[in-house]
Amino acid sequence: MPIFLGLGAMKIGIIGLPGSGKTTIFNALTGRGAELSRAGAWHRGTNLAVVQVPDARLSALARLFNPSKITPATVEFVDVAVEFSEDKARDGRLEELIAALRPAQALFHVVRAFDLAGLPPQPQADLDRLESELVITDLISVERRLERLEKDAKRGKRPPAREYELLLKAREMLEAGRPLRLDREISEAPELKGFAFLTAKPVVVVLNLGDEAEAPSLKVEAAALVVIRGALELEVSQLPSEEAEVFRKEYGLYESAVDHLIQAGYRVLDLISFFTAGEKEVRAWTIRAGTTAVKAAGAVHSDMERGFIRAEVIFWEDLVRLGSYQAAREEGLLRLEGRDYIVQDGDVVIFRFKV
Ligand SMILES: Nc1nc2c(ncn2[C@@H]2O[C@H](COP(=O)(O)OP(=O)(O)OP(=O)(O)O)[C@@H](O)[C@H]2O)c(=O)[nH]1
Ligand SMILES: [Mg+2]
Repeated sequence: MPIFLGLGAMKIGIIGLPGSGKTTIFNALTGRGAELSRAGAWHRGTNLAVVQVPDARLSALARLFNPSKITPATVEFVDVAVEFSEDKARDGRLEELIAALRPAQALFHVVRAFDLAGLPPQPQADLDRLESELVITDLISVERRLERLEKDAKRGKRPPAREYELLLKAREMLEAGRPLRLDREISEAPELKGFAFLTAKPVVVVLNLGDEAEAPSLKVEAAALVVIRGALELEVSQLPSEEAEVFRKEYGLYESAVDHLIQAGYRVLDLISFFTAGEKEVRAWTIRAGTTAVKAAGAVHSDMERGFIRAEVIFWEDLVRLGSYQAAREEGLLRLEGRDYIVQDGDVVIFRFKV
């Protein structure tokens, strides 16, 4: 079973039908050389990598402070290849899939939109097929748990009322073919967290276009959509940067698909970045949108949260423009904020605290 490395990084599971281009996209994202499938001989296995999030704001701050250390945010990707079929081994493989994806906070669902060994693309059918497999997988978990609770009830053990109620509602949704992420009450219920339901995770649909194919229209439900040319992106990711630039122009590639994908991940997870910046280190931190200053301090260090006094805050662009904290203070742009201040995307924060 894969174990996600590190703490605090966004964790993304890459799923998709066999041959949809999961490993191609994983390799483009991570610069790894994981083995690709050949048609008819699907490669089995799980790939795992940690990627630094490209961030122009961090680079600008680094140019200003010239620190000894630059620490970008990181994202962890896991690429799982699991085959769906109707045979007896199905249960085991679903367990495997659920286990591999359990720690993932969001899913990138890769959909094939290129010819694969003469097979024309059928993106809508593929998308719906895997989505309904995930719905069935969750339904199986829900039914198992309900059976257990009902058995216990017969033996006089009272079921946990809230969990039972939520499970009944989840079953109703899944039976109607609806993913659990459509209902926040269910997808975010602490009582259901332990099940790691696959359809409760936020989704980015990644439409993987062939080199010259035009994007087909695709209906996605409660998910973000990103269109990329996976195979071309992989080629570009292996080129030196000046050549990559030329290649991109030639093929009319969208600006760095890798950046788009990572940003889409941040969006569906409702994540933002703030920065700490000084001569020692310039660093990006990832938090949920809506996080208060005192909680953001806790992301940096628990002492900072406990001993929080106040935060000094400036938008990264203002700091870069003015050139120093001193100049920012003189301009009145370095604000004093209290513990309840909601940290904004792009804030540079100095935490004042006592231990
Ligand atoms: N033309 C084209 N071919 C692609 C693209 N993406 C992937 N392929 C090819 O499709 C085949 C399958 O790609 P993989 O990335 O291995 O697919 P996968 O989803 O990881 O497959 P499994 O691991 O077997 O589930 C490979 O031969 C790729 O080179 C694309 O965007 N365009
Ligand atoms: Mg693969």
